[in-house]
Parts: sequence; structure tokens; C-alpha cells
Amino acid sequence: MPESSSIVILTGAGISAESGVATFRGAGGLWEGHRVEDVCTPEALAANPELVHRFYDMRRAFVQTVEPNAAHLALAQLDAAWAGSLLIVTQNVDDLHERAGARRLIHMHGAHLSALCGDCGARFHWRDPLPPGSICPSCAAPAMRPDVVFFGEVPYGMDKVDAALRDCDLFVSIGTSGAVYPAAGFVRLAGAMGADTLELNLEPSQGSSFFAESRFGPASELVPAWVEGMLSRHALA
Ligand code: BV8
Repeated sequence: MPESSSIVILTGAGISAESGVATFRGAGGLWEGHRVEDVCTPEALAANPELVHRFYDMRRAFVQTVEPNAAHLALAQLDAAWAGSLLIVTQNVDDLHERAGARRLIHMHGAHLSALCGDCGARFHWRDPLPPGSICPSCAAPAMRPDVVFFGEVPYGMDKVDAALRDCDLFVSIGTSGAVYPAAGFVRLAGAMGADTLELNLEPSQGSSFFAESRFGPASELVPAWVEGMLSRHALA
């Protein structure tokens, strides 16, 4: 691909699996033993704040004990080396892309290490437990909540993501089941706008048929190989 080519990369839980972070629809489709409807909706937060806050506290603490894997590191290397436009859009709320060195990154479903005030909308870097009723450092309301996008809420950064998808020459999807929208629809938008489309996943996703090419295997093997190919072809271009 020539230097001016623009790339959008969507990542999901599968890219963090080899770092030890559980995926969502693996073992029986339970999230750490919970049904998604019980823990990832505004209704669940209102009805059972203790459960929802505890669910995110547990995961926030856990992601601080794991490390980025070769797939995260390879994407960060591509981000640093690619002269054209590049955007990593992650559905993940862990900080493994950042810790690997990625810069051009959007967390469309929010982030574990961030807390949001449900009253004033202020956000704060947050590493510790966040019990229900935590006081907002900005407006003092007892309204702090996990800064994640629940089902039924609007994903973050969608204007920038939409523009990047319409402009890109290549759309790559890594480690996602294609079960959650609007992320699952990105391949169709990019493809309709003329982009080439590539899926790197352990197994066929729900959207595999929409990709021009799919490669199956662990991300820690597929992603470094793909990045090496991109950088060597680009260097020769
Ligand atoms: C919204 C919170 C409106 C943080 C999450 C049609 C159109 C639009 C919306 C909808 C629609 N139909 C239904 C909806 C509503 C809903 C939805 O999609 N429901 C689903 C269940 C049908 N969507 C929403 O509500 C979204 N909001 O639509 O607002 C709007 C839309 C556009 C513009 C403006 C407004 C909000 C959705 C966000 C929900 N929050 N997370 C958290 O707790 O983590 S979603 C949750 O699922 C995570 O973010 C996760 O990332 C995401 C997707 O899961 P995956 O990442 O794909 O993980 P999964 O386990 O499923 O799959 C892992 C894959 O990796 C597998 O394929 C596996 O084979 C592979 N793998 C495993 N190991 C490896 C591997 N691959 C490579 N290597 C390995 N080693």
C-alpha cells in the first residue's frame, strides 16, 4: 500500500485474550459468570448498583495485573511507523493498546481506568475501586460510575470513527465476534466505500462473509505477521 493509504483497525476482546483477559462470549457467553443484561445496561446500574460496580471494580483491578501481548505491540509499531492516516478503534476497555505504545486510538466503549460523573459528565483517571455513591471530585454529587458504554448508550467518538471508515483504504478487524453494533457494521460501511477488508480472528466471526479476506489463528501470531508484511511492502512501495 502506498504511503498515503489510510487504515482503520477495529479490535475486540480477542486481541487481549492472550494477555489473560477473558473474552465475553467465550465460555457459555457469560461475562465473568454474569449475563450481559445483568451488568452492562443503565437499567442494571440503577437496579443493582452494587453488582455492576463490583463487576467493573473486579475487572479494573485485574487489567492492572496483565501485560500487552505481541499483537498489541505490533499494532503500536505500525501506528508509530505508518506515515498515512491510521486509527485503532477498540471495543476493549483495558489499557493494553496504550501500554503497548499505541497513540492514534479511540476507546469506543469506554475505559476501565476512567470514572464518569453521572451528574456533571466530568471524567477522572481512576485505578481504585469505585463504590456506588462515590463523590464526584468536580461537582461533589455522589454520582460516579464506571466510564464504559452500556448497551443502549451511545458509543464514544462515533463522528471521528465514521469519518475514518468512509475515508479508509483498508479496514482490518482483529479479535471480535461481530456480535455488537455499531462496531459489527463497520466492515460493511468501509467495504461499501471501496476499502479493502481483512479479518484476523481465532475463528469466523458473525461478519466473516463481509470481509474480502479472513485469516484464522491467534492474534499474537496473525497480527505481527500482518504488520511485518505491511511495513515491508510499504518500504518497497
Ligand atoms: C448503540 C462495555 C446507538 C464495556 C460493551 C443494530 C444497530 C445499532 C445498535 C444495535 C443494533 N442491534 C442491537 C443494537 C443495540 C446494541 C447491540 O449491539 N446489541 C447486540 C447484543 C445485538 N448496541 C448498543 O447498545 C450500542 N449502542 O447502538 O447506540 C447508536 C449507534 C450508533 C451511533 C450512535 C448511537 C452500545 C454497545 C456497547 C455495549 N458495551 N461493553 C465492557 O464491559 O467491556 S459491549 C462488549 O461487547 C465489549 O465492549 C466487547 O468488546 C464487545 C464486543 O465483544 P467482542 O470484543 O467481539 O468480544 P467477544 O467475546 O464477543 O468475541 C471475541 C472474539 O475474539 C471471538 O470471535 C473469538 O473467536 C476471538 N478470539 C478469542 N481469542 C482470540 C481471538 N481472536 C484472536 N486471537 C485470540 N487469541
